[in-house]
Amino acid sequence: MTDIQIPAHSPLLHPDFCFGTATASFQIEGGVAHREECIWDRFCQREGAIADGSNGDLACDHFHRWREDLALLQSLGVDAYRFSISWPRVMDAAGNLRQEGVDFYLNLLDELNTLGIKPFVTLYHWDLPQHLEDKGGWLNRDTAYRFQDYVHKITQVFGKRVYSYVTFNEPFCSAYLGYEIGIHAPGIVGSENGKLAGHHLLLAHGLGLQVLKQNSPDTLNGIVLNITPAYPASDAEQDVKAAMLADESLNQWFFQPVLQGKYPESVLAQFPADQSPIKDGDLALIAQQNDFIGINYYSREIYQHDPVSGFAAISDKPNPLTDMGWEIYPQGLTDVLLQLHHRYSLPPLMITENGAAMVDEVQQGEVNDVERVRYIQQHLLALEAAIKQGVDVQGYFAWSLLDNFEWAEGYKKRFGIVHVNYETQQRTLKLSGKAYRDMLMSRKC
Ligand code: GCO
Repeated sequence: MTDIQIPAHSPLLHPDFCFGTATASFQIEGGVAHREECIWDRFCQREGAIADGSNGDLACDHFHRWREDLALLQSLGVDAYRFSISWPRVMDAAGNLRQEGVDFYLNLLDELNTLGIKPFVTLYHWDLPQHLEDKGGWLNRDTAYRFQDYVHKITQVFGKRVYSYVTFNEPFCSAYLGYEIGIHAPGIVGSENGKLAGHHLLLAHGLGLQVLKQNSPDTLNGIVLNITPAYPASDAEQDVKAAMLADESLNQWFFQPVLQGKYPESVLAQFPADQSPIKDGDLALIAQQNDFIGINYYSREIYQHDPVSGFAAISDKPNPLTDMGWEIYPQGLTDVLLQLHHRYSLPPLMITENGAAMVDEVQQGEVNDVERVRYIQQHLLALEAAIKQGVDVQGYFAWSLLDNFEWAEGYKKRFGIVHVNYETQQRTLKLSGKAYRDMLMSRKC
């Protein structure tokens, strides 16, 4: 498959439907000497934490090559670009703005606006300042108030340059991977930690959203949540229950408080009975109206009953896998959007991330990533199917613009529609990048 085809009259071709690509600060920027330390810098130093022993010191050197990268972005014909702000680049430990870091983003924002590309700003994509981690990080309620202060100060200086803000990217990953099973920074392990960190992240979302409504009422303000739909391994009642429990504990843990101001029962049960972190007013803050919700979708899981934990994901997947070992299952995107639509009263949605890691090689100057082209094509059709059944989805962002630092996997996994040679920093548009561009360009004429 070499191109991406959208059927004529598809809602995806509506002029208001927004197409873009996404990145995150720590994954692409580098420029480590021009910011303060974050939890990922520290985590990368830990023996065995990152598959290839790498770190984010240089990454894609986007800190120095951002003009080139934005030119590339423009050549794709995207409507929007989703990127994140590195909190430790723009703020010091005393809570003062760091002018050099602020200027970096002001230049980026100005250039995006000049190019006519809408800036979608993520305020937190996992790179917590290390000095806050030293005081407990997301296990400490006070971090939520530090986030509120950061949002207040940075939105004031960004002024009218931003099109959309999200407070957090995937709080599930920060809370669960970072503080409960410890495979992401800061690498802390503890069965009760995830729910505690998760609550503080949600509280910070509420506090941040309140600031956004005040300081930036004209931007589209929201949050980005990841979702991995849960399917039962069989029709047996036990497996059906296992899948429901997995969905409650892993997905609805974040969707329900944000959309309904309450936690699923299975999650509530995990807060320590004697000292719940949920204070009066927290849930009302968390459940304020969002202008939109960003959904990150990559794959699904299939669950069976487990006598100890209640549910266990099966490892045998019936469909082809990406290089991450994630099953390619576009139908899951349709299903999960419909599930959310029927369960909640939703604001408009955007697919803020979707993409696949593949084993890519440059051969004679080309990267022939046909599998990624197919992945994007199939997921766009799955998205279209959900829209046609009534789900209000207003945008799609391919993850990712560039190959980049894939967290605990280091540089081994490539998600970009643009290939990055980490020796030379050369960028090469992959076949998927060309297919995405051609689809976007054809839509415009
Ligand atoms: C996430 C993050 C991205 C990842 C991407 C691929 O969803 O985990 O938002 O930073 O790189 O999802 O794993």
